[in-house]
Amino acid sequence: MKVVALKDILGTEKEVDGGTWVSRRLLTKKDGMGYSVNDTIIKAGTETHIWYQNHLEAVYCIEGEGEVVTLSDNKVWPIKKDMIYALDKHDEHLLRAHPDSDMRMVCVFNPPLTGNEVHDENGVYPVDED
Ligand code: 9YT
Repeated sequence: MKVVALKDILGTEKEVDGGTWVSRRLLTKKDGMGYSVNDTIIKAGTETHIWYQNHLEAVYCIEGEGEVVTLSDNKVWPIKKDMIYALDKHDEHLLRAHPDSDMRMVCVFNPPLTGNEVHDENGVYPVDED
């Protein structure tokens, strides 16, 4: 049994600033769950290009609103509090937060993040070689 408090992660190496987002890494690979869990803030008014070629991600919005644009079809998916989206096809996408509100997201990754990842120039997190 483990218990992790967000307040104990803030200001540590487990709080990762990606520029347009800040990811608080609650559970990572070493926690041995087979997935990782982040509490992530997407900064108001930002657009982030993301393409998780090596991971599947589910994202549950618990605060704020914005939209996802899937780049294969240019479809716009409005996202707001209490909605989850699943990148079940490793979908390349843009994530946009509304200009007036940060979005707060619970992000689950399979395979789990090791905890230090930031996006590369293509919006990708690297494959974990272990
Ligand atoms: C929702 C999303 O993908 N944001 C980018 C950051 C990432 N989810 C993370 O590492 O928490």
